[in-house]
Amino acid sequence: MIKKYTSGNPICTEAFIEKYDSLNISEFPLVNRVENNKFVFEFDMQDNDIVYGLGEAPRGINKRGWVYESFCSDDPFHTETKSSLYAAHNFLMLYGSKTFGLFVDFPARVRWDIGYTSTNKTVITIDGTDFDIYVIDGSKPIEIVKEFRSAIGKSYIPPFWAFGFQQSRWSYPDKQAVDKVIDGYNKANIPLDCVYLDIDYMERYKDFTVDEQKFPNFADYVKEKKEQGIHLIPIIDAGVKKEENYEVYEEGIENDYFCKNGDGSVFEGGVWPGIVGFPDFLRKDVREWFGSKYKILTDAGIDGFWNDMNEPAIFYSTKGLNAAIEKASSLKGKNLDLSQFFNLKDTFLGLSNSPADYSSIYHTVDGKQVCHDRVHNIYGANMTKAAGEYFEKEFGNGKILMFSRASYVGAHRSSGIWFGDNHSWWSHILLNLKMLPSANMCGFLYCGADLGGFNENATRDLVLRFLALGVFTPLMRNHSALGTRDQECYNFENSKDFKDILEVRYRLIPYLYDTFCKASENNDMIFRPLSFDYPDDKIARECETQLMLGDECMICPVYEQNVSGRYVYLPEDMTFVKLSGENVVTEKMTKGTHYIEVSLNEVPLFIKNGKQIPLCKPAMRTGLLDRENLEYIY
Ligand code: MIG
Repeated sequence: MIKKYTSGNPICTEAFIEKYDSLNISEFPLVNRVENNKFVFEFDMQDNDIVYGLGEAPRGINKRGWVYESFCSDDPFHTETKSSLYAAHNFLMLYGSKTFGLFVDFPARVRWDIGYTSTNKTVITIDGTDFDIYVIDGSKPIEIVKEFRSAIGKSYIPPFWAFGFQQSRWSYPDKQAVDKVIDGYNKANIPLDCVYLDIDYMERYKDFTVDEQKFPNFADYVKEKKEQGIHLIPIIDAGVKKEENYEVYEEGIENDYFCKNGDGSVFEGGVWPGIVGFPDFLRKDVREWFGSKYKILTDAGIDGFWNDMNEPAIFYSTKGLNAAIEKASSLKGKNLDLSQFFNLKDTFLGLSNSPADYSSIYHTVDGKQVCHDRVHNIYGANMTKAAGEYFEKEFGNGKILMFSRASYVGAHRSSGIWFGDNHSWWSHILLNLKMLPSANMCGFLYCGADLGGFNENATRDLVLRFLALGVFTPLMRNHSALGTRDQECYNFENSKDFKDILEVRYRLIPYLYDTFCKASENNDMIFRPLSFDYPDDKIARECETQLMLGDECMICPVYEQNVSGRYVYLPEDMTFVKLSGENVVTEKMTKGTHYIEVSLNEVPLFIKNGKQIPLCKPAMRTGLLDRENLEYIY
């Protein structure tokens, strides 16, 4: 059962599709108060209670023992002491002595102190007094998730080919680079379905343009790649370059589509293209306009996109930069003491994603000027909605691949997400794993991390182990940053090991796709914490390194370097399966802890007793998979 409590006049986020009658906030059952114009509420936790939720966020599956903040942030250091990542997924669930779910529908900051200040208390601070809170009752966690999910609407389903392996890099700047990747994979006999176009495919980083020098006759090229079974997936950034005669910018100015400063002039920020305008995606007319621009690329045969920089990320604002330069000039030639020096340095470092800039941007919501601070967390989601609404109208469901960096609940109906700029760190394999069930709780089923890690140099074994987890994630993409070591599978020694891992993915695609569609249809999770299935098993309840997948399996990636396997906990008797290329080795195992040996070219998996999963033959493209002739393992 869901109850909705309303305070003041909330801004409509469109997170929910179901309408509920509002109860007055005075009836809200948890202890609460208003403090400095913020609504604060809290609940107690018993020692063994677990707290789930917050979707894409740092730290564990169990969120206890930290303070988180819903504030979509472009932060490329996903260390465990961060509070926010790119998304704002305001769903939380207490599970234990009391069990209930909460959704705070509020587009500005929300702080979640989950046993940080006081071990057995969760204190939630909403940065305002206009909001809705939904309380979801149910006895089991999965029931609460399903109830919540049915109220927020069905999850986006991408095209079938989006389950194929995808290779990305910042950047493959021209057609020669793209062809080299495809060639590399073909020669190594490693399956591949997509190659990504990062920002350099554009003409001076202008959205919806393609650099003619780098990609002559783009539409023909896209067609040629499609005939080879390869989809090209271009990036779209939130900011629109300020440039004379650039149609998108000029239309934006003529129609007054960009976000404003307090005085009504256009807010100017600096991102990759230099100065940009930020479309006011909170307006329906702006969404329709921006969404229809994707047509330029779909007309060229493109059928997949990733939306980036939509928190929004702002390297600097014109105002901020000018003020910093002025400050620096005024100090020129002076003998600065240390505090003056550090203050000057911080002035420049603080230019990016600065709170002062966010506070100075204005949107138009229902005809009224609203400060960006009040709606920050739904900006990116509305950019994605712009694209999603256009694709649905033009092509129907499930035809276009779309995923975004920033998100809010509701965007799960029109797109997936990726987990942003992680690192080539071993710890990020587990971070990836931990976000999967949390993202699923919030409706984001099509998701995944940059496999191999985005920032810094990866090692061969890290990429293999990362991929062995990625075999199971709906979005399976290897991506890495500018200046890092080549991370394509064929660029490492003995690429046969990579082929073995990726063939396992292709063998599992019919099963994974089916599991995905069922989860979307039934508002279910693909990945669950073990406790959902084994509530009375203490070890299962505390497990943070394994997940249940669908109704049939349990996954348990190897996540450390220089080890030949790992310990795994079986909450019941299961079949241990090692998959590698076309090899399948099975072994019955009993409930309890086991050490399993897993080579770098093997994917470990456990199948529950009485369950079986289908495998098809591997193929070089999803389009070549024989989905009829399946072999079953159990
Ligand atoms: O400021 O487009 O998260 O995937 O490669 C960096 C370049 C901008 C951030 C994205 C990343 C992408 C990169 N972008």
